[in-house]
Amino acid sequence: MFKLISATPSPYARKVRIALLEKALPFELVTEVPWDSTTSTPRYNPLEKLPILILEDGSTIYDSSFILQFLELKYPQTPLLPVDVEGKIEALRLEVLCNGICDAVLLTFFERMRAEAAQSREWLARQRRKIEGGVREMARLVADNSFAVGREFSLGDIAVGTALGYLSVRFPEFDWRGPHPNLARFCARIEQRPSFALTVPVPQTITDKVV
Ligand SMILES: N[C@@H](CCC(=O)N[C@@H](CS)C(=O)NCC(=O)O)C(=O)O
Repeated sequence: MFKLISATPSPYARKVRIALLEKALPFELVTEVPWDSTTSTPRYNPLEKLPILILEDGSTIYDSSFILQFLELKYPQTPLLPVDVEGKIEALRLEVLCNGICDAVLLTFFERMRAEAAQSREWLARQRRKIEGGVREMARLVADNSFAVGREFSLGDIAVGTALGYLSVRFPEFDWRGPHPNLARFCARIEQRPSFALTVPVPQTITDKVV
């Protein structure tokens, strides 16, 4: 059975959890705080980031996008990429965009953990611009469609749903629902899907000083 090193708020880990659930692949969930000194992530990933998928032979796959590609190649049943090439490209485009939004939210979260006087307004404004631009582009791409790409659930829905869920938990004061009611409708719908309902992001307490 797979082992997945995950964190409760992580949108990257949530993408993998959702993919494993959608593909009905059993896995043991190991929940960690990657910033704490007790984390096992450096043992499995020199970049010290989760999610990390540990295979039965002990080898590891890390970076959420690579894990999803690995799962798609090894377990093509219940495909999470559209069958047509154009659909595949659009789903991957959304994943890149949503990863970038999550990266900017994460950098914002860390900047805000510094003492107030040490925080860079310019850096925070730069990240906010990326988040705003990224969400605007996400809203344009998703439009009023039932699914993010084509007519079936795909990686596009996983990417959009997990990025919006992460915004809600890590950046709750950032209002994306008002300017983008189509995304609010999308999010309400996708969060009812069992794989999403089972993986709702939860904030974590970081006990070590990391910045
Ligand atoms: N590109 C990576 C990003 C993963 C990532 O940033 N994970 C965070 C948790 S949400 C982490 O483990 N950070 C620890 C660190 O940067 O040292 C992916 O998609 O897996």
